[in-house]
Amino acid sequence: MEPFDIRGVRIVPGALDASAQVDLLGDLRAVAARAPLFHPETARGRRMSVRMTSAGRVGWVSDRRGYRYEPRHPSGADWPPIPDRLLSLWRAHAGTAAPPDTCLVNFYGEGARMGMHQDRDEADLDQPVLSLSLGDAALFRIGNLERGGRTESVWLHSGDVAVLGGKARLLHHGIDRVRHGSSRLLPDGGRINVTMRVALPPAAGARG
Ligand code: MD6
Ligand code: FE
Repeated sequence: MEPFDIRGVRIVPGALDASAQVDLLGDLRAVAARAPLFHPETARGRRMSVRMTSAGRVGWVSDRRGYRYEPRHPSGADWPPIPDRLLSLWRAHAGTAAPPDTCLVNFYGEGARMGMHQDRDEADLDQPVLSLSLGDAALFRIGNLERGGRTESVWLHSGDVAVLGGKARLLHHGIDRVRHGSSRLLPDGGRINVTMRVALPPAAGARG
C-alpha cells in the first residue's frame, strides 16, 4: 500500500518487510536484555498496562515524580545505544537532519492499551516522532491539538511506520486496542511499538 496521511500524520504501510522485522526484533531483544522492560507508573500512581524500556542517550520514564527523560534505566544502568537498523529507518522516513537521541520501546501484552496523549516532553517540538509497529495489529486513534473532539482511527500492522511531524506533531493520539494473536512475529503474540525522537536540546552535545 502507498503511504498516506491522516490529519498530517504520515503512515507508511509495510516500511519494513518480514525479514527486516525479524532482524529488528533480534536487536530489540538485545536492548531489553540490557535494559529490561518495566511497567511505568503514572504520576497518579496507576500502573500503565504497557511495559517499556528505551535505547539512546536518554530514556523516557514515568513514576510518582512525573514524566521525563533520564540518562539511566531505573536499575541505574546506561541505556543501550539505538540499533543501527532503527537509525536507518529514521534517516529514510523522519525527514530531518537531526539524529534521534532516544528510542522508546513499548510492549503490549494481551489487553494492554494506551490512553490518548500528546508527546511533548521533548526540547524541540519542531523535530518529528517516528513510530514503528511490530507484531499484533493495533487500532491507532488520532485526535486534535486540544483534548476531545472528533477522531479518526487506523489499524497499524507489523512493519508500518507512522510519523508525527509538522502541524501533526502535537496531535493527541492513543492505542484503543490490539488484536491479540493477529501476527506471528512474536511467538506468544503481543505488539511492540518503537518511537524515536530528538529529546534533548542541541546544546546537550553529541547525540547517539
Ligand atoms: C503506539 N504510539 O503506537 C503508541 N507517539 O503504541 C505513540 O504513542 C506515538 O505512534 C508519537 C508518535 C507516534 C506514535
Ligand atoms: Fe505517543
